[in-house]
Amino acid sequence: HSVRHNSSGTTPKEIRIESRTYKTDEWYNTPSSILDAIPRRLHLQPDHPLTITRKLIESRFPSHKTHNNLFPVVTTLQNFDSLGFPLDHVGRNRTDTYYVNKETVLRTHTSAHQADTFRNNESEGYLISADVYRRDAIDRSHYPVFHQMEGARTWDRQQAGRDGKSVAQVIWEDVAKLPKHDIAVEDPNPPFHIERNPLQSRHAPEEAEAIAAHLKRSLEDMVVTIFNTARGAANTAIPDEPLKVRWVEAYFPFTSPSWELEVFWQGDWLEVLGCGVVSQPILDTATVPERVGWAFGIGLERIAMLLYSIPDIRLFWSKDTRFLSQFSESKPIKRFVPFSKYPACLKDVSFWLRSSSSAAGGASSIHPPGTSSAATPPSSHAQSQYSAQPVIEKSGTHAGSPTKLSAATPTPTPRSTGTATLSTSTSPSASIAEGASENPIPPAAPVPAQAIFHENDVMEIAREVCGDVVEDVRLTDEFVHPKTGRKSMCYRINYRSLERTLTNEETNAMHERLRTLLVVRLGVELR
Ligand code: FA5
Ligand code: MG
Repeated sequence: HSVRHNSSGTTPKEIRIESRTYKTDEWYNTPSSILDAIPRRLHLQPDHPLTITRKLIESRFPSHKTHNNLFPVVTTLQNFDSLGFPLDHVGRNRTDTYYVNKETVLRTHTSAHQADTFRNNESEGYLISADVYRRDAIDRSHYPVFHQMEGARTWDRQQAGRDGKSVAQVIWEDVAKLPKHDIAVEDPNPPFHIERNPLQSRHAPEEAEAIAAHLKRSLEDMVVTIFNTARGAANTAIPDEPLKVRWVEAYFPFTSPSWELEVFWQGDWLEVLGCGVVSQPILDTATVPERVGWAFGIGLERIAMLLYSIPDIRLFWSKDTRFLSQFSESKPIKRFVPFSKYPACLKDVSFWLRSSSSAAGGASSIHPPGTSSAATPPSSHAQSQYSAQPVIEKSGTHAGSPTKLSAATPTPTPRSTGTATLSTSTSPSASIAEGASENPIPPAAPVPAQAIFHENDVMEIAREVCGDVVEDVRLTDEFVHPKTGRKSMCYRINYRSLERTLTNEETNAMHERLRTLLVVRLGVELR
């Protein structure tokens, strides 16, 4: 039978999200805890650190039109198709994205609004700040709801022509007007690369170069100004070491060439944004085919955590005045002073996965009823869920690679050749950027994940049982039984409230409930 996802234990026929009603279907997988987050709109709350961060960034793009209240429920057309996501992109899986029904999702990124905003063509530039939703890992820098700001700037080729100039000329004139900064920026990347980061067929090299120069200079200015603002404040959150930033090549289905900007922070390079030259077909769809330009998407929590030294992403959701009272829009930025750290309580849960043969008619939470998991021979995706790579790496298919704020993170490598599918990926997580275009088995239609176990399902059960009392969930052991071929996993749950000490009784009760739900929902066998 189908698996129930919401905490009441049943799938409602329709759901109401604020004033709108949606029919659900077998794709529905959005728990009530996620729906409850929708009205919070943290990026609009007065004196909230995300609001302050948003306004700081906005102040660096004064001519851009801001959109801060776009509704979070979007179509798969907006979130994926309009942006050129291939039908088999991992980001479309129900293991990664919250669906209301087959055609309706909670946006996984602010890029979902690109085509519509370009279509309105209200100004040469825009900024969209919004809550975004992703099924993902649980740790101190990941939360299933976070906030992004999308920015874009375009120029009109025809208008340039009417002014007797090439559009590249016009853009370079605008580059010259940008503020100068004096920090060292590492950028060893060629303006474009024929395989890894290609020039679009409709762009002259000098056009792409001008757009890239304007994009990179604008974003460098934004980052430098923000960090200098914080540094200049008393009791600064920023250590005295000089700011170091660098550009690395990236891949997104909706920009080319593409890059990510990384900031050196406490010994590691931390990814703060993705960006690139807007794919011309998106501007065609938006009925502005004569325009060319750039777009970026930045994580507001990432920037706020750096600015204030906020140690845990759950804190943004806190209603505790010991957190909220530390931030003010009218005062200089100050390092966040953590209130006392309450004790952690670590508990392990070990289980055997269902063997794939026993999956027929089974309790997979991934396949909508009626889609056959057992009947379909395992694809390379399915196999990759079980072999080669630790399954811990299967979380974060939306997020970019450097997702930890403190742990050492590998340097992202150019990813457009051969590293894009889950089965061959060498990066710790396949970004939303990483197209599955190299998938050796192109399906005819969007398909749910081919796997019968995905650790995002473990994460979601932990969230459902514990709410914000789970600090992280990590895979500590996995092995395959040499005789039976069955796979065993061990996850370690860190139970810790940010606001109080948990009692033994309540931690034990949560852990018991978690164990039960793992069996009921995922069909695993506890060890
Ligand atoms: C995107 O979401 C693209 N839409 C960005 C983009 C826009 C590219 C426009 C090109 C043009 P990505 O999944 O890497 O890309 O997320 C963008 C940023 O959001 C990351 O750099 C990071 O700062 C932030 N981010 C991503 N995942 C998380 C997460 N789980 N928690 C906190 N911040 C995150
Ligand atoms: Mg990324």
